[in-house]
Amino acid sequence: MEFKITPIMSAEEIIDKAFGRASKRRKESKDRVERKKKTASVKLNTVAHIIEDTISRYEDEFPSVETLPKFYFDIIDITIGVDDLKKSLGAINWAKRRCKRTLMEAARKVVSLDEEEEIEQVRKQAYARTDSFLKQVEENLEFLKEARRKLNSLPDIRPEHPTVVVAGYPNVGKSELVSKISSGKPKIDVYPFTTREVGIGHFFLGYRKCQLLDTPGLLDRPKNERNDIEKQAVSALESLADLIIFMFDPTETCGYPMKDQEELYEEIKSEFPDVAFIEVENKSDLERSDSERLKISALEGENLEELKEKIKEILNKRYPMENIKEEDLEYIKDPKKAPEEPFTDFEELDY
Ligand SMILES: Nc1nc2c(ncn2[C@@H]2O[C@H](COP(=O)(O)OP(=O)(O)O)[C@@H](O)[C@H]2O)c(=O)[nH]1
Ligand SMILES: [Mg+2]
Repeated sequence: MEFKITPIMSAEEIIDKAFGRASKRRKESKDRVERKKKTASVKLNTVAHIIEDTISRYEDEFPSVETLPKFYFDIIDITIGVDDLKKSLGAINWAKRRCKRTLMEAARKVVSLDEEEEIEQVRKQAYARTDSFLKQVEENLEFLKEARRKLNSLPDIRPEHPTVVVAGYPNVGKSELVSKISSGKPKIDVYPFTTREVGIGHFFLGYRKCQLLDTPGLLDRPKNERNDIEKQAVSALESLADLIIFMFDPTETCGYPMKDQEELYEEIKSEFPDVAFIEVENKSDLERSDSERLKISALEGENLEELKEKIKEILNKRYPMENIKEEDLEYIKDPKKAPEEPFTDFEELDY
């Protein structure tokens, strides 16, 4: 996820910048009063423009949540709160319009005055009101400052990429699998909704870049153990995941009996009705059950090619080549990473 928002200034900083720039502006005229008028007017206009430009930039740079893919909407709601974000953006827009109107009116007024004192008074009054409007949205600017920090540090998860999520109880071998079947070292990142580190790996399916997520704290325990934020995060995953690899550990060396693991599987399956599932049993190097499930050893690499085949088959069905958009094709940006032929092989490439 990439949001590029420029640093947000505090109310004080915006005021200092606008008034500071305006203080350097002067207009010349032989006539003393004329000079006062023109100078006051250009100062007021300068303040108005700086405030308008600054605040408009913030308004443009924050994503408009209504048009975002559901995954981003959910993540923004979890991390910063959609309603609070809208409220703060609304507030700075209000301040911008009030400042502009006040300053423009004053700029028009000063040129119609003939008393030096009066000109100064009108200018100062407009400055004072501007200062007060901006101070009234001080907290909103602070909120946006924090929101920017959070948005800019979100992990780079893209809803437009085909997405595989690995689920299963702790210690069954999920992280091991992610590191084996995706780009060498999965990028370890911190999600806003879990304090635990998350692995994001990538692989290429033909020309298309796919992401593989390990989501500790979310799909590794029963629903009733999740807190509210985790529940919301699971709902965000719903719009993201195309395929869930559910990993069992029949050796039970993970510390969870198979009965519990089966229950977790059923629960997660019912939570993700539109998502494809692959069931795998890991640690086949230690012990294998007599179930029909695919047996793998993430540690020793056993049957990982078969698993990749299954992933490829499911994703290819969900993402037919005909529907591919140019912007999905990462190799266009970096031709070195392009596999020889599209969709002929399950490529693992370092990213
Ligand atoms: N014997 C064996 N151990 C494994 C296998 N896969 C993972 N492990 C071990 O199981 C433990 C938990 O693995 P990890 O990937 O951290 O599990 P996660 O909590 O599900 O992410 C680690 O000590 C791994 O080395 C496997 O296929 N065979
Ligand atoms: Mg793990």
